[in-house]
Amino acid sequence: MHAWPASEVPALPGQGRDLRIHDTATGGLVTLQPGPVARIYVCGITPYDATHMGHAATYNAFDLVQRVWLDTKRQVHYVQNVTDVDDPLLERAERDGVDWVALAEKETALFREDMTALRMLPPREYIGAVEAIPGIVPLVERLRDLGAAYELEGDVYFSVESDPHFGSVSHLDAAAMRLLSAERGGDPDRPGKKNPVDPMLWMAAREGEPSWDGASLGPGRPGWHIECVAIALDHLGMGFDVQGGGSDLAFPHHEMGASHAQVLTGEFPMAKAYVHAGMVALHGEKMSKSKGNLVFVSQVRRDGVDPAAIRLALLAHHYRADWEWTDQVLQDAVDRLTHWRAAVSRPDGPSADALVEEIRDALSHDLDAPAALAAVDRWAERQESEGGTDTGAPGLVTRAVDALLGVAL
Ligand code: 5CA
Ligand code: ZN
Repeated sequence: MHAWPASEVPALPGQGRDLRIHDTATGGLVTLQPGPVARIYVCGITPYDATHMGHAATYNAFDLVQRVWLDTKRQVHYVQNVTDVDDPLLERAERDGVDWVALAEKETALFREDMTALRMLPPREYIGAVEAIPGIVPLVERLRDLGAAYELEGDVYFSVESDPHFGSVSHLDAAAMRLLSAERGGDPDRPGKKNPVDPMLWMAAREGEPSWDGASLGPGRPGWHIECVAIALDHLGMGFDVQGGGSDLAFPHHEMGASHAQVLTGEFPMAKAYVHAGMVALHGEKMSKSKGNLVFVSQVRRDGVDPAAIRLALLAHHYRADWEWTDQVLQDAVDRLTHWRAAVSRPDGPSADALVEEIRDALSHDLDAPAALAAVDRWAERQESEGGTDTGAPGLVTRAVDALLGVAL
């Protein structure tokens, strides 16, 4: 699959900082010290509806991770998937009487447009589940041959007991796992499973549903977690720097994915940090395609809002916080953008050298974007109240805000 075009990332004077970030697995901050090429996998959309502000907030967090790394002069190897075959997509296509392939293509195209408008850096590899199937099948066969998978009425399940490290991402107890498994695509009540939370690796072909050649597994389609693992291992290998997604992916998705990868390779851990963004709500409830309480990026763009203002609305919240999208959040961002643009449109201003360091400090400390915005606010206020004589300052602020925050002034 093709990704979307990259916006330029201006180089800044001085030194970037190593990223310290919250790791769900250890429950604390870790300082990541990637090699010359930092490796990150971020879970992509299930394309059955348009991109909402919750998705955008999560992708914004991982865009910041890359910008911090790029500022240290590292390259970034970023991989993202598209879950272009899965139950919710097939169900939506059925409900609306449309072809599931066409629905996935349409929503993926809209996602690319939204990501481009928001200046989110594109992945180097953007891989659909369907195109990954030939790589998934041998992994499931290997898990079976290792005794880590078992068959149930033609379907193949992963046995969580096969991974001595199972539980090390989310640290949940069995009852909590069971509850979340039921909520998030699992089938803990299916009779015959070894452990209720064992996830499906390969689903035997169902009447009226798409299926693919599964070699010794028989025709069928892949489970959700093995999809991401196959793509991540294929392109990044084990021990990559960041596995990213929203907090609703910590369990079961990232827990199961890590276990699949650890059993397949005998190595631990799959990722150096498991990073999870908070949930964005609307009217008091998590924004979700299944509930339909959504504010779409594309709709707000069509309403004439500058994408830079949308981006500022996302950046105004710490990525780990759960927060609520409101009209006021957007209005505040529109006002801030106007204020910043006025401040950088002057021929000179107060020196911005310290501001660049403040933005670097804020972001490298667990992506504290609100602190970075506050620092730019202070510079803009000084510009307004006192002005300054540094003719390089407005340009430097523009470049720093672009390079580190992805906002075009
Ligand atoms: N395709 C899978 C991942 S492999 C999936 O979860 N797709 S998704 O379309 O449901 O979500 C895409 C990303 O947006 C995930 O990282 C998810 O955690 C995140 N996300 C979904 N809803 C919200 C929300 N309300 N707030 C913040 N992030 C969200
Ligand atoms: Zn995923």
